[in-house]
Amino acid sequence: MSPFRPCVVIPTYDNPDTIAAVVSIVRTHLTDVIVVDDASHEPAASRIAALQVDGLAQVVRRAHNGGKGAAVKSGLAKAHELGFTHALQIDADGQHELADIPRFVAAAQQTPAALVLGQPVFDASIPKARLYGRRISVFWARVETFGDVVGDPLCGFRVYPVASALAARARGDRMDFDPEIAVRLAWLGVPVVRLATRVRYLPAEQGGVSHFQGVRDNLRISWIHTLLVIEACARKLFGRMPALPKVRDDGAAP
Ligand SMILES: Nc1nc2c(ncn2[C@@H]2O[C@H](COP(=O)(O)OP(=O)(O)O)[C@@H](O)[C@H]2O)c(=O)[nH]1
Ligand SMILES: [Mg+2]
Repeated sequence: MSPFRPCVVIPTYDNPDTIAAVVSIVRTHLTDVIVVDDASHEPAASRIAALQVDGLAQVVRRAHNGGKGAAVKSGLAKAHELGFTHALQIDADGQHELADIPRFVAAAQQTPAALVLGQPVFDASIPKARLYGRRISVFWARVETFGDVVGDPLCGFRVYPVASALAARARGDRMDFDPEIAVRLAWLGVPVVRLATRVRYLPAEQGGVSHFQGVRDNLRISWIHTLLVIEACARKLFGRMPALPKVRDDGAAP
């Protein structure tokens, strides 16, 4: 059995008020942290650079802003280069439940071949438009996987088996990446372990910032679903759709 070596990959773009605290709390659970700075501006850029100087994270700095997906792909490549077998992806804005990290890591360790995928449990802080957008994504992901395989494919709190995640070759570079790679991993026959987890939208005064661009990112997500539906039909037609992976739902958010 190959060893289980997990790390954390945090894509970040201008989260000056939350990045240091997120890294610090993450490190109480997992000490190997890769922060991908996607050409953040000041003061975020200096705060991220300080994490490297202080030995708190390996920082990958991208020269130009490429998007969340591009950043996660850079982080996965770095994780692979450093010999990590699993990468826990989490937002830099503090909206994910950091106390759930041990549950995610334990699930990955228990089923190392699996994608451990957060299933968001929102409170009232979620903007209505985001909630409706997600329902549409959930619907299309069911179509693309011919069943209820990935559930909500948008949650950015998840654990990838690194080699499979790279093999999935997701093309999306922005917010279209999260749903695309979840569906592509299912197509590779990767089992999915779904974990309920609380997600909140922090108010701006607590550093809550979303770079989700309402119209543009929803269009990107719609476009990727269009391509994935076409590819799913073609795969089915030409016998290139593997048996659907086993899904395990590991209970409600604590
Ligand atoms: N690297 C990179 N990260 C981004 C970009 N846009 C957003 N992110 C990060 O991706 C994560 C999710 O983005 P966020 O703006 O919180 O989107 P939301 O959670 O869907 O509202 C956060 O850690 C962001 O800092 C980007 O252009 N590049
Ligand atoms: Mg976020």
